[in-house]
Amino acid sequence: MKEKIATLLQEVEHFKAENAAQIEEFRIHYMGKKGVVQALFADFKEVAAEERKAMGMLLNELKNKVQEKLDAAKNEASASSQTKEHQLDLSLPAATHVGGRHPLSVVRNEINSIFARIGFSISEGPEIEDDFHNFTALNFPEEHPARDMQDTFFIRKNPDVALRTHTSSVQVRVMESGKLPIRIVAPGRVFRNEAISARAHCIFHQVEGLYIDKDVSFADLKQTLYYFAQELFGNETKTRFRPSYFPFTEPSAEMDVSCKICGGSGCNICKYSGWVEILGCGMVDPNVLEACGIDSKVYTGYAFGMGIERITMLKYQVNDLRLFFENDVRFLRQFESA
Ligand code: 2NM
Repeated sequence: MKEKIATLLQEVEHFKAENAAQIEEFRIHYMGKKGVVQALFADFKEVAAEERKAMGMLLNELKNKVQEKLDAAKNEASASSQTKEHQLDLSLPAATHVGGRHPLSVVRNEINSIFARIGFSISEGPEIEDDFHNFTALNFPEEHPARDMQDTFFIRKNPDVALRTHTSSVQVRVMESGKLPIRIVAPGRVFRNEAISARAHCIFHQVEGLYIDKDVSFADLKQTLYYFAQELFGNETKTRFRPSYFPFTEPSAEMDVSCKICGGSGCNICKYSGWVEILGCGMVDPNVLEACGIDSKVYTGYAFGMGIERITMLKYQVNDLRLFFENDVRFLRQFESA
């Protein structure tokens, strides 16, 4: 029996499989139920007591060797079953095209960071709002056209559940929280029921700002927005304020910046006026402060709001709003270094 096992060990040692079938044949021959190893274990019962230990070790050695061979052969087979095309070439250079940020994100981040430098923090809130936060608290009269189905997306036709039409709703929530003073910007997506064209879309992006404290004045508002325009469009930029109207501010204004494209001499971007409107602003109406639980005899504040699409179009001379939502890579790739 000793010699038999020694011969088998040699045999196993020299075994080489060409394919999976041969590996399986080898496995069955040695390790199968009626295989060589099983048969030897049966013979082992007959071995004399003084030889049992040595014989047992030898038998185990054979069994282990067979298993080793099988594992090695299987590993080799699975590695070589990958054809040349399927093998990874780890020496190839890594992907060189990593993509970039969407232009609206680039501009939003820039706006946020300009205000962050003068102490404004970022607030966010829900895109689905109730009537109070989107309209009533903001001093919209009951019959205001913005409350109409034509202008606002209501959810399940419920007049109290709608997609926010501006991020002022976020600012109402911050005012309600009762912590003063307030100095925040609220960037986010807003929704208005409009026909889609080169100049309008039913989804767009806003950044609105709010500053509430004792003795906040219109002069503070003007200086803050002047600083903002200089940072965003460069030090040559001039600003002007024109009177306007919003339900939530009184007085209200719109701010124009000198046209960056023509430097003020007139072009089709500024419609030959030398000025382009970039935002609306004003002193927060006392009605709004009171609706949000702030004492309007003690506190005053200013607010402003701007559309990110509009500012991005001006900054990068994009002439069709729809480009921002189509995600055509030929358009997006132009902003990759921005
Ligand atoms: C604008 C223009 C003027 C505004 C007002 C408020 C709030 F919540 F404080 F009342 N937030 N944003 C505001 C003021 C927005 O967008 C053109």
